[in-house]
Amino acid sequence: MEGLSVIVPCYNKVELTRDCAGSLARIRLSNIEFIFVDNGSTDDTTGFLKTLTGKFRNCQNQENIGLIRAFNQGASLARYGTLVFMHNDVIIHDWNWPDRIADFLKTRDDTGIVGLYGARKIRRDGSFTGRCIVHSKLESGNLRNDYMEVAVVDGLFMAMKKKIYEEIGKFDEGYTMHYYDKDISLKAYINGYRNYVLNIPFTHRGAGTRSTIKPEADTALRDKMSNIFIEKWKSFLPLDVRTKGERIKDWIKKYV
Ligand SMILES: [Mn+2]
Repeated sequence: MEGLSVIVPCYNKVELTRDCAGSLARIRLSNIEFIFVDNGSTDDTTGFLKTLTGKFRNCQNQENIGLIRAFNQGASLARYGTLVFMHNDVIIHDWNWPDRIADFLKTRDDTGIVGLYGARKIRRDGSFTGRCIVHSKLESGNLRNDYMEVAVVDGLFMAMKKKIYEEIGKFDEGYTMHYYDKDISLKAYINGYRNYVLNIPFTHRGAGTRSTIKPEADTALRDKMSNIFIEKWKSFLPLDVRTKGERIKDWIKKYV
């Protein structure tokens, strides 16, 4: 099996990072590494990361450079050919997930990005519509198959070949947060690849990777990021990978 480099940025919220590292430590694979990028945490995160050994690697930033730059930084340190970008507030309940990801990437060579959550349609304004796919132990998912094609993969978990990550131009650091996942999904798509969600149960504990920005400031930032995204993708969107049957079903659900 080709090896995996798992990149997990963190900024404070040490209890989430501890649980995340604990769940990754149960993976019994030899060719895997976990790169934690500490974005200048001020709590016990830095101390905790120093206690990790073996397959864990630690990258220490003096200040918070944000999630997106931390992802690219982690990727530049990766030793293996498959990159997994993951939030520190995600727990995957199937410890065999690295094999499933690696097998999927091997068997479907049209794959751009593989995730755990995504949407079949993205509108011109960047919002999702149609069937949103989610699968976790807490929320009952609507994904019935082993995998499904999506237009965009959510940034809570994104796996891709390093070769493709480099070919499509990495994460766009023009965004400071939000939209980076939709952006890279679309970049994979326009380069001829397809994006997928696998049916692997997980829990996303929410907002742990984000910094401590107040809600009103976050809304302003989201609007700014949204404008960058729309400007960049307006001539290409919407992107809809639903079947004709699904589109009709969704339409009926909405209007009848
Ligand atoms: Mn998160």
